[in-house]
Amino acid sequence: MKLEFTKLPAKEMLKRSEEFKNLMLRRRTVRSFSKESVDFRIIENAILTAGSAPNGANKQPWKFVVVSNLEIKRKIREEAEKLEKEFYEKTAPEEWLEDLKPLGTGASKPFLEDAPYLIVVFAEKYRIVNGKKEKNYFVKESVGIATGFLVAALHNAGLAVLTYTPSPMDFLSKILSRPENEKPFILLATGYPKEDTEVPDITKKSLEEILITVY
Ligand code: IYR
Repeated sequence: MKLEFTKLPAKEMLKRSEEFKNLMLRRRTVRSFSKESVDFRIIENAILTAGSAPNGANKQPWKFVVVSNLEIKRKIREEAEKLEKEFYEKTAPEEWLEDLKPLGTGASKPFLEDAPYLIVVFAEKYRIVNGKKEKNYFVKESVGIATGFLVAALHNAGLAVLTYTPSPMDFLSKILSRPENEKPFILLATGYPKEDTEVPDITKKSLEEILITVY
């Protein structure tokens, strides 16, 4: 089929690129959420956006499990906090703890209960078709891009997002009854920030630091 593509005027392109950059630069990772509810249709639209991501051979190797049930959120929090306690009190190397200091993180994870939605992104390692394993391609790359789309879509809709990666994450497969071919990739908490939420005073690298031009 024919590609639908509208070439925009150069000025309009530049303006849009600035506006999108400015929108994305206003995104902050939030670790403290209000319990206020959010229209589920916003989450559905964000997941459809994520599902549009480019991916290996269009196999779309992802599943998005959205949890709003308080009991399930509590279970996830309980298991995650066990892991985090172990991490912060025993296994974390000193250097890692030092790097986390400016972020003010710790073993307590109330956002897992407070945020109206937890979106657990699963990577489909392979598919079972007619009882046979079928390959997926570039799964991590594909699911990484889809997650980026998801974060951008939620932010664009006016929601705060936290990307959270407890380690190891297999407890999420158990709690959410996901099959063996799906591997937990990342958990996003989303909703409104708690009132007067503070964020660390951090900066992003400059263009000079991240852009290398090859003429
Ligand atoms: N998973 C822990 C530690 C942690 C690790 C990194 I790398 C971060 O960017 C933030 C936190 C926690 O969530 O507290």
